[in-house]
Amino acid sequence: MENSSMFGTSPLAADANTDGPLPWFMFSDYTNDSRYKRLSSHDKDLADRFMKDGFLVFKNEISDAQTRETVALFNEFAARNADYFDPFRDEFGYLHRIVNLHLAFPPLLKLFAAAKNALAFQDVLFGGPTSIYTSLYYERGSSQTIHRDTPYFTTRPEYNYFGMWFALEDATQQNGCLEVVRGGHLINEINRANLAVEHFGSLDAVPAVPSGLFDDYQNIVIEQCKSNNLEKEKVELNRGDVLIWHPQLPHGGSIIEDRTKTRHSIVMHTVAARTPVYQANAFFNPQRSLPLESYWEMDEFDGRQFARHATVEVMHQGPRSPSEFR
Ligand SMILES: O=C(O)CCC(=O)C(=O)O
Repeated sequence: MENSSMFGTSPLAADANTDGPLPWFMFSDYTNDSRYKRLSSHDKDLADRFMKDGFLVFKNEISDAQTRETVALFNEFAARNADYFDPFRDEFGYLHRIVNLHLAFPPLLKLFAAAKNALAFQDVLFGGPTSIYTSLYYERGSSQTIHRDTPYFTTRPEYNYFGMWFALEDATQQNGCLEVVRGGHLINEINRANLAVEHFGSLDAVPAVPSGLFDDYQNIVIEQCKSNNLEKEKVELNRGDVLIWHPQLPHGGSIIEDRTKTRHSIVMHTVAARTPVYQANAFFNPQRSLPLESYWEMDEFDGRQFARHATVEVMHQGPRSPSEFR
């Protein structure tokens, strides 16, 4: 496929006046950037693969013993806190989309700190230490439709975000693996402000979580992928593998073929420490000036920081303070 016919020199050609400087990995001519030029040949190779595909897999990043121990401890933790978790279990008895479990369950922080190569790679791209903003734990596949994460994790400056996905069990077509649109991160950003004005009449009226606008944006991204002949593909991973996705990579979860099977996994949403994260009223208003430093407290585990949030939730319901878990 010929790059120049499809991609601009920046994925943000439609939003040239975005608020603040963009990270170098947002430009298709990134190899001319002095920060890329300073990288070791090892890091250049990783960055090139990441920039070509929009994701990068670190095989066997976490030991077999640690993944097995994390899952066993999770099962004990969920049983100890059955009063909280059991009402959320699906018809097969599984939990999914547990938000910020790492705040109440320290083995997940240990897991994060153990992913040394994947963290070093993100540190290089961010130009600073990688921290956890939020996380989602899944006991089964997510079956999420293809989407970009940037409308939900809108940083200032923009696109300073990665998804860091840990396989705690083998993730296959049977139990539901990740799906990606390889190269879809390089498709130009649409004119988001125009889309938002079509929905709400004015940029000031865009709420933080506008579900219809999110859906329209993601459907346009899916159509853009199709019209550029980019297909979604399944990425099967083994227990202990870690995958990093680019902020603009269209991705999701495959259909679960056997719903009796578990798929323990966690995705950490990472940013450089102190990078602020906003929502749709920032994403669809890219020129809006907002503070460039986060206001929330950070905690630390094994030299790595994570944002302090007040609650853990399941499927964005039932907020409970991390200190209330046993
Ligand atoms: O874990 C999965 O199956 C997909 C996760 C995903 O798409 C997301 O967290 O944005």
